[in-house]
Amino acid sequence: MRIDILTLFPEMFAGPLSESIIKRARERGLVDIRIHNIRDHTHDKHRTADDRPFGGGPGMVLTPGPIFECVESELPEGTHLVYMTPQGRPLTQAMVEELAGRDAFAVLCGHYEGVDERVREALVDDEISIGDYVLTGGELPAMVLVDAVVRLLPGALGDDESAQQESFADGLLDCPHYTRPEVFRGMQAPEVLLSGNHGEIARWRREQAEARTRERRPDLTNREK
Ligand code: 4FV
Repeated sequence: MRIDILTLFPEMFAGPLSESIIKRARERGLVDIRIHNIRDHTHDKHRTADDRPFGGGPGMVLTPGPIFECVESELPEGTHLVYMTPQGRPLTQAMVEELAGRDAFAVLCGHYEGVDERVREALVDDEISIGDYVLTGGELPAMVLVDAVVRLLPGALGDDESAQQESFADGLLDCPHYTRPEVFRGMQAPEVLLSGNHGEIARWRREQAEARTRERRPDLTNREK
């Protein structure tokens, strides 16, 4: 898979995309992540990539020129471009799985008040939000999206890191997990998990996941996956 990221702050991605599972997936060639600095597509000596909003008001808006040029010169024709914005579709595991099924996609990171609307009209294919709150930029949302997608790529998770037994895998929140010691500060791990009876264990985990989902996220129970 190829993932292109368009940002004014490429250095922000150094850490999160160069550690642990994402780092290994890149090293294994499972994903080719390319980060483009939108400012490299400016032509004035101040490398200006934003300007004051027409009609006045606070903040700055990312100008269309450098973004159009970055998309047209860096991305293969027809690349699916996702813009991270609070106005986007709330991100779900189903959307992550859809993106993980693609050969390639690109992520545009806004900043300040956002991008000029003509970028959204002419270039953006999908808008995604990671939650109903306002961040300083689209970089962290882009990292969240890339992390969620890359871990689903075949071979990204070692067999000890399964994508099967987890939240939302079947539309439910995850069940509780326990490991050694059996008793910690007087707190006993559930006997059923130590029983070796896999049928019983699977039933217990399912019941726990359903109960936890009903308690914490009843909205999930009637959401189709
Ligand atoms: C955001 C979110 C988000 C809004 C203004 C970037 C910021 C600034 N993106 N989910 N929540 N973006 O807060 O995706 O341009």
